[in-house]
Amino acid sequence: MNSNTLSPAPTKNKKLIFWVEEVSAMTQPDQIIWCDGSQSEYNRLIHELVEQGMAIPLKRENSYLFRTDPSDVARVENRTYISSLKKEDAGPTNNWVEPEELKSTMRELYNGCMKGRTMYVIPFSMGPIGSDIAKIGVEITDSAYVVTNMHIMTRVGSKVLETLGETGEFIPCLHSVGKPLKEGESDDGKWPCAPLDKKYISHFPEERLIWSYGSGYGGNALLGKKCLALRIASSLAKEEGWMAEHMLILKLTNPSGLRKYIAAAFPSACGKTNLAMLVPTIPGWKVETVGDDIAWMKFGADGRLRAINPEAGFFGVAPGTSEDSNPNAMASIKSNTIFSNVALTADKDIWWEGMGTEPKFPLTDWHGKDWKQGSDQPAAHPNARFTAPASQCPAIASEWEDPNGVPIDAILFGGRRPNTIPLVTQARDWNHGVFMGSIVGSEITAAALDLKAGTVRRDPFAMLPFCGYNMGDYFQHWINIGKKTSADKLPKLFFVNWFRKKDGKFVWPGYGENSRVLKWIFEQCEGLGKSKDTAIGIMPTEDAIDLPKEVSAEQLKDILAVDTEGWLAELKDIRENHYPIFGDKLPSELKHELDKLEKNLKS
Ligand code: SAT
Ligand code: MN
Repeated sequence: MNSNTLSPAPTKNKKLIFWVEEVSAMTQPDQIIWCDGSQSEYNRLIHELVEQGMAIPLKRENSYLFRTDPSDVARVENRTYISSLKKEDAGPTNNWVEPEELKSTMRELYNGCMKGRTMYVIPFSMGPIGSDIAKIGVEITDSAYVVTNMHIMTRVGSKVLETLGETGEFIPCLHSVGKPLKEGESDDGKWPCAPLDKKYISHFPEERLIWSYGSGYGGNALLGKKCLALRIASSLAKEEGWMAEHMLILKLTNPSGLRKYIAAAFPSACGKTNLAMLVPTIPGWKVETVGDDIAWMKFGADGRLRAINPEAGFFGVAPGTSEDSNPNAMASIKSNTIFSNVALTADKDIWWEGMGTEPKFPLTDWHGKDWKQGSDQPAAHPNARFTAPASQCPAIASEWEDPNGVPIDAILFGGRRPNTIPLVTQARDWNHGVFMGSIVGSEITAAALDLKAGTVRRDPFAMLPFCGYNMGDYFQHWINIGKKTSADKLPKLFFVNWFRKKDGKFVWPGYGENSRVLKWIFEQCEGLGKSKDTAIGIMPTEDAIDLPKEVSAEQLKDILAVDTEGWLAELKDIRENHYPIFGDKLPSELKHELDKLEKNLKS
C-alpha cells in the first residue's frame, strides 16, 4: 500500500474510521481516497477513466460514454438477498440466506478483491443534507465509474462528513467490482466485473448494512439508490413510521395557479420518468418534476404526508427517450451526463432506438462494433442509461430540494394492463387504495422470461424487487399509515392504466395526454370532479375527461367501463394465486376489500 493509506481520514467519526480500516484490511487496495465531491475530483477521475480507455469523451459538453461487459447490463434480482436473521422477515418475495453464512461466503470473495485498485470512500446524503427526512450513507467502492455516477445521483462530500460529526449514524455500503488486478495488470479498457454466480447484492436490514460484490452497473453498484433508498430505507421506514417508496413525485399547477403534489408508483418500464417530466397537452396546466424514481414520505407537524426525492440525479432508460416522448429528459442530458451502453455516432454523439432521429453513420453499437441499418440486434442496449443531474431538467420544481418535502395530495398506482383495469379509478378510502396498490401488475409479453404470455405478473406497489422485508408486513405497514392521521389529511389514492389495448393497438395515446387524467385527479382532490360510484371504486363520468384528438367518445367510454367479467377473472387470480403467497401475513383488511369487491361485482 502506498502512503495514501496512511493519510489521515477527513473525519473524527470513530465508527466510520474503524469500518474503513476493517474493509481495507480485508480487501487490500493499493490506496485509499476519501472523496470530497468536488468538480475537480470528478474531472480527475473522468480523466483517468478516459486514459484507461473506459470512458469515451462525447461532443456534448462534459459528457462521456461507458460500455459495460455484456454480462453486466442490469440489476440482478436472482442474486439479490435480504439477509435478515429470520427467513420469515425477508418474506416470500425475497431471496434469503442466513446472515453469517452469507457474510462468510462474501468475506471470502472480498478477501484481497481490491488488490491493484484504489479504494474510494464516498460519504453521501440521500435527500438534502441536513433535512430530517434525509439519511447519510458511506459507500466504499473500487470503481471510479461508481464514484462519478454517485457524484450525480447523490450529494457527495465534505459537507456530509461535517453533518455526520464524530458520533453521527451512517449506513455502510460496501461495493467491489470483484476483479482484483495482479502486479502490473490493468483493465486495459475492459469493464471489470465478476461472473454471475459470484455476484451478490446483499442487504442486512437489522444491521442496516449493504454488501455488494461483482457488478459495476446501476442499482447493483450505485448503492444509494435501490439498495439504500428502497430496500434498507423501507425496512427503517416500517420501524420508524414513515414510507420509502418506488415513486415519482410531480407538482401539478392548474390555470389559476393552484397546485397539487402527486406521487406515483409504476413497475419498471411503465414510464415513470416520462410522467414525472410530462408536458401537458391541455392549455394552462403545468407539470414540474420533484423526483422520477423514489419518494421518502414522512408525516409533517400538520399531519400531512410530506415527500422528498432522496436522489440528486436521474438514472433513466435511454432507448425510447425522444423529443416527442420526453423533451425535458432530452434537455436534461445535453451536458454533464454519463451514458452507459448507448450507441456512438460518427461525430461522437449518442444514439439509441426510439430517439426519433436517424443515426449518423458509421454507428458503433454498445459492444463497440460497427452497426448497420437493418441489423437484428439493437445498437443501444435496451437497458442503456443516462446519468444526469436533476438540476439540469428544465421542468425541475423550485422546491425539489426543500428539506421539509412537499405535501402529497394524491398517490397513483399503475402497471401495463391491456385490458380490465380502466384508465382511472379512485379508491373509496385508504384501505381500498392499499388494496389497489397490493394488486398492481403488468401483463407479461411473449418475450419475457419463461412465464406464460398474457398472464399478469404482480408487482405490488411496484416494490417487488425493492421491499427490504416481508411484503405481507409491508401491506400491513400501508394499512397502519392510514391510521396515523385523519382521513382528510391522507393523500387520495388512484389506480391508473395508460396501456389499454384494442385489436393490438393502444387506445389511449399516453405521454402529454395523460395530463387529461391528471386534471381529473386534481379536480377530485379539490372535491370538484365529475364522478360516479361503481363496483370497483369512484370513476369519472363519461364527460369528465376531455378527449384527446386520437380518441373517440366511444373508445373513452370503453376504457372507463367496469369490465365485470374481466374483474371476476382478476379477483379469482388474486384469490388463488396472488394473495396466498403472503399466508397469514396478509392483512385482514385486504381480504375484506377482496370480499367487498366480489360482492359489488356480483350484486
Ligand atoms: O439499475 S437501477 O436499479 O438503478 C434502475 C432500475 O433497474 O430501475
Ligand atoms: Mn426504478
